[in-house]
Amino acid sequence: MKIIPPFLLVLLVSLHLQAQQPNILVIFSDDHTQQTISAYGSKLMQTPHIDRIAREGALFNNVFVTNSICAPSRAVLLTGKYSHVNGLKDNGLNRFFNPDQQQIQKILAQKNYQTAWIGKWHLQTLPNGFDYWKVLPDQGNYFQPDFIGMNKDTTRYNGYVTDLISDFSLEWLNKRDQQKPFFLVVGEKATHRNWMPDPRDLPEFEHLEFPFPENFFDGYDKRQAAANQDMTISKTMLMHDDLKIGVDYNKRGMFGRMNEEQKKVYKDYYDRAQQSYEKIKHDSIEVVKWKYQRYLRDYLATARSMDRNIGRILDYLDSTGLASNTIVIYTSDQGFYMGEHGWFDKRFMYEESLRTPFMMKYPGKIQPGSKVDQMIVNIDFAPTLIDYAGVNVPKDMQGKSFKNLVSNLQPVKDWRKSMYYHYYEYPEPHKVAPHVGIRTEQYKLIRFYGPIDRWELFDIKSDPTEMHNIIESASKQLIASLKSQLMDLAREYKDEEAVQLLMK
Ligand code: SGN
Ligand code: CA
Repeated sequence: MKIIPPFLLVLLVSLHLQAQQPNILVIFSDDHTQQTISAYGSKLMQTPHIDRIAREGALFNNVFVTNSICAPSRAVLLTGKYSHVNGLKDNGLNRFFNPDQQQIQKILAQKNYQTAWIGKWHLQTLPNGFDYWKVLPDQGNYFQPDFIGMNKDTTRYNGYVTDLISDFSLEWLNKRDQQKPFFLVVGEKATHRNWMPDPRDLPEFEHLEFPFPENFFDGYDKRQAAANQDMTISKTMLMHDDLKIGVDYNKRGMFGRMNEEQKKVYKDYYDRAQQSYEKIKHDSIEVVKWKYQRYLRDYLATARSMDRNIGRILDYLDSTGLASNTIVIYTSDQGFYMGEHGWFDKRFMYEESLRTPFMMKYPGKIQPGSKVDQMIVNIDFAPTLIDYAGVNVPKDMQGKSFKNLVSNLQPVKDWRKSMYYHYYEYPEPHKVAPHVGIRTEQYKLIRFYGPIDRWELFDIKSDPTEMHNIIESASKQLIASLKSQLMDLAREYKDEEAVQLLMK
């Protein structure tokens, strides 16, 4: 019998381990909502590259977030825990994400993974426990953006943010240690406010007219929190900063980073937009409709660049052969309003911002074209990826791995039938009252607190656009049952503040 030399043995064992450990690539966008993704049947645009992930893997139809806002949602991705447990409840000045706590990248690193976060990060403390990172300061800029590197120096780069984030991601993939599996998060800035498109993506949308959501004009009947917000297209959305009308390109500020050529394309384009505005500006209803069309054109154009850049990353994985052993996920920090209830922004527990897009491919392990309808919550993301990497999920993570669910290995009846929500940030910047709530397959019960004290109940099966608060007309038994389920969830997730509130 031949004796295998020890070095060869070590090599074989490590190769074997590697073959079992998938690479993990998470593309994490900002404010990109299901209504604008063609895999979800969007009427607004086609997103062929994002759709590719769903086509080659699974499309998740019911993925919800715990707290629909950026920094808190990132903290959930990293920790697998609700905001009150990971410590980051809002984007406000008193926010603090403790970087020393347990996080997915640190757990994967213990299992030989090489880890990186590139792009928008948006936690006030810098990344911790990644082998590599290069992040935008705070919200970052669309043109000639700064990035903070691992030496903590800030460098300004020439180019459009979405292209640069992909360039840096591909660069890192190329030079990474090929002996190790990787975990890379690509943090996109798109499609965040104030939606500044790459000049080359302006023409595609210039002459398109988009359908209006059926509840675009909403009187907020019996929904006081919805009436009190400050996130309407009509009043909150700004002609200058958001819709780029009447911009002085010689001034500093958010347009100050553009080069002369970019300014020229913008000026020509938005001058034409202004001319169309001049024609209708005396009619207030026409103005709101005009703002909606302008908003969509800019938002969708930033999504166009992102979709194209995701295509570049997927092509890279295919051409290097990495695709066959790489899990690719596309998701966003939350959903967004595209004119529903007359709004932009997020925060509310209503469907459009409670949901987030999610699709995932893993060749050979996830059947192409699968659909997952069970309720997934973003606390499940970290446990699932840790599970795929072959590591035991830490007991204090509050989410559950859906690995077996997506490969049809777990009976669907064992999965959660309701989810728990808690939003905190008030009053700035959009005056959405804090609330806790439960969403079951048929109902949604919400308790607003702080500036107002109100319950809302919706039958989302018969009223999917959530226009009818039935808290006064629904049966006592139904309300009592939902309230007690809500209390159970608050207790299960150890949300003591909510337990106290709900006892009152
Ligand atoms: C900024 C935006 C808000 C947005 C928050 C949070 N205003 O404050 O509209 O809700 O970010 O967004 S802006 O005029 O500065 O664009 S998040 O995605 O980071 O949560
Ligand atoms: Ca966001």
